[in-house]
Amino acid sequence: MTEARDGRVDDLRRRSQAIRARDLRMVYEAGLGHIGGEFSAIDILVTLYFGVLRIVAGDPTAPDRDRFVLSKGHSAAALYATLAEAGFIDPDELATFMAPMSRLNGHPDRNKVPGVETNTGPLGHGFPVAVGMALAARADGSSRRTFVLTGDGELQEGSMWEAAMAAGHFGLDNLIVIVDRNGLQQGDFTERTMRLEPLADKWRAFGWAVREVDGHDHAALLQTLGAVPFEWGRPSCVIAHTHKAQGISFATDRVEWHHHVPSDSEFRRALAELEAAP
Ligand SMILES: Cc1ncc(C[n+]2csc(CCOP(=O)(O)OP(=O)(O)O)c2C)c(N)n1
Ligand SMILES: [Mg+2]
Repeated sequence: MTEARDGRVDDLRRRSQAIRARDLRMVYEAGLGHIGGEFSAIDILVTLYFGVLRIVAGDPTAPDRDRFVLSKGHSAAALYATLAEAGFIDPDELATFMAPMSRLNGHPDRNKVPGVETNTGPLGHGFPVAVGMALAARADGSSRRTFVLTGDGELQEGSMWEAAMAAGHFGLDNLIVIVDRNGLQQGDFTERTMRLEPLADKWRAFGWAVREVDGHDHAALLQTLGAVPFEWGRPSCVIAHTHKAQGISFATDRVEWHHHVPSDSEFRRALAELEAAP
């Protein structure tokens, strides 16, 4: 790997740690949030916003910008912290997360927050909308791409597979889905609740080109997301293997941290770990 590339990966890593620390504080102060699925997704969000997406913070409605849809809308705090880091919103506004009259609600609202492309929160909603966005880009003759991040538990929603089937049928090679494959949903392991495996084979059977990646390895994410479409004439699926609450040793892979709000001492310990991380 070249020095320039190393520098880029270091920059992504630093941004991810800063966003984790910010997200932790937002959830702690608001007394609400979803740290588990936010921390599994942050390295993916950072790689997208700082290495992949063709977007400009100063021009958030440019017609040919790439689109990003956070289908797992409960991870909104991570998206807001990323949008602030990228210059779409004022970092000071993050302190209003979930407060009455704040624009930063528990689920993202495109009518309130610059950079949010569609409202999400009900699982199984964002991905089908993203398929429509990709079809619209094709109808417009635009080269813009649509990226969408889904949960793995979210794949238990029937609308996800209807959308996957449509994208395969229409050969939407301008559409990229990233599955945050952290193995957990709200109350248990995905495989114990409703088996997803063999997950890659399922996407392939629906006409998608599939790659798997370590969702916490910025270099690998950059390489994989930079290589889309994986095949012309097919939509691309990235199965990103992640851990819930990645970055907090005593919370990682623990189901209760799906929406656990840290106590004072947990907050201090977690923050110390994040600040000490290389
Ligand atoms: C239709 C719908 N049902 C239930 C919920 C409540 N809910 C929020 S997150 C979640 C679990 C999601 O699991 P997963 O998609 O794996 O997300 P992650 O592990 O990344 O947090 C549930 C059931 C919801 N938001 N929408
Ligand atoms: Mg999950």
